Amino acid sequence: MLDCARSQEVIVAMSDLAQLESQILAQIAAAGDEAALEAVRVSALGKKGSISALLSTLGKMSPDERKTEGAKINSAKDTVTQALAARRDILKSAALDARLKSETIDVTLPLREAPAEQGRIHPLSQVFEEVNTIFADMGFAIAEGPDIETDDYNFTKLNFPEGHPAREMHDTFFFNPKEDGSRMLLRTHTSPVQVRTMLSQKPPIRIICPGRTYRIDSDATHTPQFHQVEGLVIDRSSHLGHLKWILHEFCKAFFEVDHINMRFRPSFFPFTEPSLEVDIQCRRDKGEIRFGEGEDWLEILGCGMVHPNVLRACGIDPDVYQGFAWGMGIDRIAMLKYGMSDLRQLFESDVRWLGHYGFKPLDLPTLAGGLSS
Ligand code: 2NL
Repeated sequence: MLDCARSQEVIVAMSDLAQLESQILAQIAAAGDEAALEAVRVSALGKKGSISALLSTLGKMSPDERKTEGAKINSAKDTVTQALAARRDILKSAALDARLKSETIDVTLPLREAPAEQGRIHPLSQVFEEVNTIFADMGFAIAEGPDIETDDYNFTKLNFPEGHPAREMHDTFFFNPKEDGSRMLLRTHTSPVQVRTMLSQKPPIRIICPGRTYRIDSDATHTPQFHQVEGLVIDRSSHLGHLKWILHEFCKAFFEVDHINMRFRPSFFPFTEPSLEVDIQCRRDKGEIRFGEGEDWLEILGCGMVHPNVLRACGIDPDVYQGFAWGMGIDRIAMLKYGMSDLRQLFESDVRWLGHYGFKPLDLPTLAGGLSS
């Protein structure tokens, strides 16, 4: 009787087990994603899961019953486990398919530039490099000096007489006088660098001096800070013929043309005698300028033979040595070469302007590969 009641219980348990199994399999089949599937797994095989609960009843059974019931429950567990694994594989590959679909790359889109390629070299820096490259190729050394100078190096040693207009407060940025009465100033040209070179080196001297310069001047064609390159050659027999050849070669290389007509006009600077201003021939055409041909003349630099007073003031004997020098405004030749209309744009730091007029950082100017590309 007792046995009979027990086997009755087991039969009920068996039909429950079959029902439970098909219920769980249905839930597995219905799970729409991996999270839902995991919830089904926990509810069946987790610590408090329905199959785990059945397994825990085995302990109360007789050894024989445990053997048969255990086998059935474990077989249900295996079926569920396999169904879970199979469904997980399907959901995983479905999730991967969906992700691949949503993360497609349009390989026909243009490449986005890397930060190092987006940056641009300012046209003034580019022109400095171009000028340095041309003169370095001719054998010139590049000399630099401080922006803050003495009155002596900026004016006196360059043969500016006392009371010369350029020395006035309204042209030159002076610092407050020191205790001894002397005043420092922001250099008005890069000539003091040449003065320093003549004082510290013996001829022959062949240098160019690029750098920042300052004058109290501010309008459409002048900024209080601007840029110059000056050149200086000192030797026993340097003469105007050498100077003309150097400037002619420079202009052809800089404006990237094979022929250029130049004109030398008499002028005056305190530090040179004779002094000359140099024009190049050009054609203006619908807002564009072509160099080396045409009917117009364009002033690009000043030059001359170094004044004997300057040589003497810098410790060089004018009876043994002579030399020539020139100076030009970098801002002006940059604007001419690259077709910029307003000087002030050079100093506005507008990235849109720089994107248009700037140069790629890795395109360095070389005489072999072209100065500008
Ligand atoms: C111009 C003219 C010039 C010089 C600069 C120079 C320097 C020394 C001695 C003699 Cl140390 N001369 N420099 C000579 C002639 C002209 O510049 O129009 N610059 C923008």
